[in-house]
Amino acid sequence: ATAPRDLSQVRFPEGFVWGSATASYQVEGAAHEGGRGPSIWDTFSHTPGRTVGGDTGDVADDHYHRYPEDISLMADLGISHYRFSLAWPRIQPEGRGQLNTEGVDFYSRLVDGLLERGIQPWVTLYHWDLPQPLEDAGGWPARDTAERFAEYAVAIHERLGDRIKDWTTLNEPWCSAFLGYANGHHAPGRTEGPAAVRAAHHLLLGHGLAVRALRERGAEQLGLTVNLYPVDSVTDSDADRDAARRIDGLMNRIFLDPVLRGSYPEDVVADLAPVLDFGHVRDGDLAVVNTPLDFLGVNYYTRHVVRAGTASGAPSTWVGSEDVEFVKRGLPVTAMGWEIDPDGLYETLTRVWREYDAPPLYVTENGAAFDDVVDADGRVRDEGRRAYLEGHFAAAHRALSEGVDLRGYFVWSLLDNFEWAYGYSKRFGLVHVDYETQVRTLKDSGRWYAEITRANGL
Ligand code: PNW
Repeated sequence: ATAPRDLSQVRFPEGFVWGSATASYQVEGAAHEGGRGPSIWDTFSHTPGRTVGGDTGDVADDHYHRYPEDISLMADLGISHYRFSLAWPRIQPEGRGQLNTEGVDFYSRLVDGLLERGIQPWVTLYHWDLPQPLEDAGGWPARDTAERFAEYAVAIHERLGDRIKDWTTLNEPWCSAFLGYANGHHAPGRTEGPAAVRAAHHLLLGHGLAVRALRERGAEQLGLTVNLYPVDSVTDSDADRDAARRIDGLMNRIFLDPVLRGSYPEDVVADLAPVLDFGHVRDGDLAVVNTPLDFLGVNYYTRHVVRAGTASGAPSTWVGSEDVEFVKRGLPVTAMGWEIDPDGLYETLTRVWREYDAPPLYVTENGAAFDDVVDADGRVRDEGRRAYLEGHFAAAHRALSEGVDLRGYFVWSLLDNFEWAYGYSKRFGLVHVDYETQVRTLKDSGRWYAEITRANGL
């Protein structure tokens, strides 16, 4: 456990990046404007029963129109970097071929607006909004999607590469593959375990192809963002420890090993053997996936604690390991029901650093949903979020002080936004959004974060 520390001693290295993050489908809205084509999230959210309240990203935070105001909010927060994603269907409505000029122009204006205020754009090429035509052609389980992704990466780099230094290929391929294709909680909502494992590979292949192509074109900083969780077993029994090994394999190592070592973990391949062979992995693929990176983005929210159990029969994220049960320890939780566990961030960062030959790390997402309300006096007193962030900043600092090369931290999220299957029912923002009026209100946590970014410490 973390020893109580004098938090006033927590100072970050000079040049440490303080940022905040969003994603295109979660904030932009304007789903039918500017020549944008449909994505799998439009289709999914418009399918009855898929999202809480039937919420969709049609309007979201209307960031597509309100981005100048949002840039001002970023300036108020004092962030040096803004992490956002490009909507592939705004840029290539068909997922291939001709670029949609209006879409490119939107991002061009956004980037210029950021740079004018001294905020560096930190671009993610893919945060889950696959052009629907590509899903219709097979989606990520189809190898062709990887090739299309690399083409899209080159095409947009051609237009924006002069002004953007930092490029992230994918956000959380685990979610795209396993929530999208195994348990179906995310778009496209398919429940085909083996297809999810193929999707994971093609996401990584697309990542590697894009990194190679952008590197050749002179892109400065190239990386990948993964969501990692420490996975603990409830007891020391062989069965429970094996359950933890399997989930760690399917959650963390199935991405970290190919990207940072050039091979899939042997135990994961063996666990999956009853469900699929790895025949979709062609000679040479892993060398592409293993292309050196300039940074690795880590998204951290909570820890998984598991034990050996019995399969429920419901479609599961855990392909081939459906029998593993997830346990709550009774720690305080956020509005997502996720246990608050800052030590897990420290463990995650130090683990990646010790076990892998990793490039510099960034926390590209960390934050919390709480049931915020705007008081009569116009304040959002989100002490829970402030405390959550403070604990996690301290945990990151502890990893730093033990030699982990952590270069920056992006709070999820700048704004309350469309929280995927939870729609607008979960609020992660440093800024409150009234979805009736689109009025933005800086929360207490946002005011506090502005002090952190200014002081470069707690
Ligand atoms: C991440 N899970 O999503 C995403 O990168 C964000 O877009 C999202 O808003 C944020 O975390 C908060 O949820 C996740 O079920 C969604 O394990 C679901 C899971 C993990 C991450």
